[in-house]
Amino acid sequence: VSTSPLRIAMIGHAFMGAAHSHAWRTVGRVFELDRPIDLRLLCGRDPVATAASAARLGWAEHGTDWRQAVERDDIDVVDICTPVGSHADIAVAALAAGKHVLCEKPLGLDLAAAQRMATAAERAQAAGTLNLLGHNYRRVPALARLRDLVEGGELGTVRHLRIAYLQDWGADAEVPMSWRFRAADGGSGALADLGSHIVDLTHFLTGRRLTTVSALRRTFVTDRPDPDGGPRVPVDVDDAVWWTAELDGGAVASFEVSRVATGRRNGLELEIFGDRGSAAFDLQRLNELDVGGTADAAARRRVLVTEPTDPYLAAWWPPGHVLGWDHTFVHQARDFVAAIADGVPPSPGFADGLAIQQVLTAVGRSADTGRREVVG
Ligand code: SOE
Repeated sequence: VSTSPLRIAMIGHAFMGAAHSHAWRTVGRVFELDRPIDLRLLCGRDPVATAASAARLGWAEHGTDWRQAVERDDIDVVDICTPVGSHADIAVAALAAGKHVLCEKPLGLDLAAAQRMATAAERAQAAGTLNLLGHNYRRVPALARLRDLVEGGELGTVRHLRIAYLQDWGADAEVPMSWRFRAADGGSGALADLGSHIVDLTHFLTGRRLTTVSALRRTFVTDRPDPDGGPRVPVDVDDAVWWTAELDGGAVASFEVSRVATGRRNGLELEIFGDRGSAAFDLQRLNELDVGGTADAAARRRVLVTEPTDPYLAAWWPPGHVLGWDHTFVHQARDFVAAIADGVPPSPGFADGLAIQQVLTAVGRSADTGRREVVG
């Protein structure tokens, strides 16, 4: 077992890069790790902006060549925080170079890219090199606790669930064009960005996979201002998507994603119904869970999930001293470092990401055909 520093190279330094940097800086100060974390190298396209980010976010070195970064002998982990379109090339090269890879969601631009990544990950894993996909919401203590409740049979057999991820940042038609509105860079719109999260959460919470889907999708804002001042640019991704699904084992679920849900800043909500009880979660109150059984259904209780016995909480503050969104990334970093120390593949891996991508592809197909589609 190595006790030398775990040396990270992070590619990308925008929103997710900042969240991951915070996590890498913090994780060893909160959790007991077997080896210190070295924020060794930050990579970005623009040398001036990358240098500024490296200084602000706490990285020792910076550079503009990710190919060189993933080949370096003094790097152990490659953390991919770039737009979706570049995930596959970076991840496959890093895995081939023997680096453990943490990649932001969704896995790849399309099924082919996801398949390529999953194949590379499987091969690397056989040689002891690990992969993790950044579905951070699995690491909300209340959701990890909910998973335990479901798995422990507390709610009985899950019959149905509803899950929605609603944001509003795209509602204004004057929000400029960016990679998130381009299929070539983002894959799809709200479906890839937010749908990937709620499919992952459904797989995680129920332990079941989606098997069929029936979907509707809309693009309400069909062109956006060119940030460089040119004519308005056509949008080729969705703004919002709705679908219902069957899960293996018999449960049914409904899904909603939107980036044009005016007034909903970052609303991730779900409710899960078993034959013995139900539970509800709202990201805006992420330290809480509503739970109740059939006997006293009217008295579903709001539980504060901040006890030291709750997932991840023993390392933080005394009960009731609530956590936030940023903590989920610290938990993710902790789980990846622990997985590397133990040599045990963490979840969700690229194989799970491929399964999610198969669902998203089937949702897109169903939106096109107007028919219920089988996943895979
Ligand atoms: C933007 O929609 C975004 O940053 C997503 O890309 C993240 O996955 C989500 O956690 C928050 O919103």
